[in-house]
Amino acid sequence: MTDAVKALVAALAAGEVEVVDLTQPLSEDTPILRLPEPFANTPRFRLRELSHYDERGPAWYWNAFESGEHTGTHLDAPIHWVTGRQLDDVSQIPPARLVGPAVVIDHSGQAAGDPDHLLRIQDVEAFEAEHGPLPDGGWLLYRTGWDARADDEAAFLNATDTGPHTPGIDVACARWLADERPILGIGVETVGTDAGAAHSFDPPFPCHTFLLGAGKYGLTQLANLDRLPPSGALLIAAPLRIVRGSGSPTRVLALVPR
Ligand code: 23J
Ligand code: MN
Repeated sequence: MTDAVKALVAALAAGEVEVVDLTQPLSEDTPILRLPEPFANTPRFRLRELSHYDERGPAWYWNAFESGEHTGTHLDAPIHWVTGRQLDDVSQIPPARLVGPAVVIDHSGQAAGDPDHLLRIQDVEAFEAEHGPLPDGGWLLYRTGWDARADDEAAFLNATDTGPHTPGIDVACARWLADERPILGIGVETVGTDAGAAHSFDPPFPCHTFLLGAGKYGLTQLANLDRLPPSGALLIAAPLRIVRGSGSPTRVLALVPR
């Protein structure tokens, strides 16, 4: 039997496999979701210095941090939504489900022309006709070009007097991905898995409602999806194992054949 891990180590050493970081940097400037009154909002990421090679710790530098679970590049666990309230918290997700194949549907052209652009079932079916079925135990990554706005919170959230306008997935497609496709979940470049206007959909926030209710996951605020092939990448998502956590900031890496 071939040793698959040995083969991967050799491929990495030979430069035949590239490691692409899909994670946005996490700082006080990381854009955060803004919900309207009367809903609670999430705190920004914040560092509090404990010592910096000084009298508080002469040979060491370290910080404490505060962060919402859903700040920056992060994973939504099923328990995050009321439809998944009996399902896994982020500490209970089986580790084998944090490693899996990923496909990328690129609608950056459409989203550039319409910030409220929505992915539909027929778009995914057209992708499958060209690239094969969505992967069993893998991720659907939805590229919209929104990562180019990630260092400008106003542009990233793109809110007007009618609320936020960012691309997403329509209600029928969210239900279909949850019920009819064997994926682990969906990954997006925007602040949440749902479209900016999804507060007004029926039901509201359909990606959260259907995918988390089906025991699937969300990944948000991804970067560098333009460096991934439509299929053939392997994704590793590593959320903190927060007991009772509804999600966590997550390091997301992709292994890509060169
Ligand atoms: C809470 C309420 C609504 C939304 C969200 C959280 C998220 O997008 C999230 O990060 O899970 S839309
Ligand atoms: Mn979230």
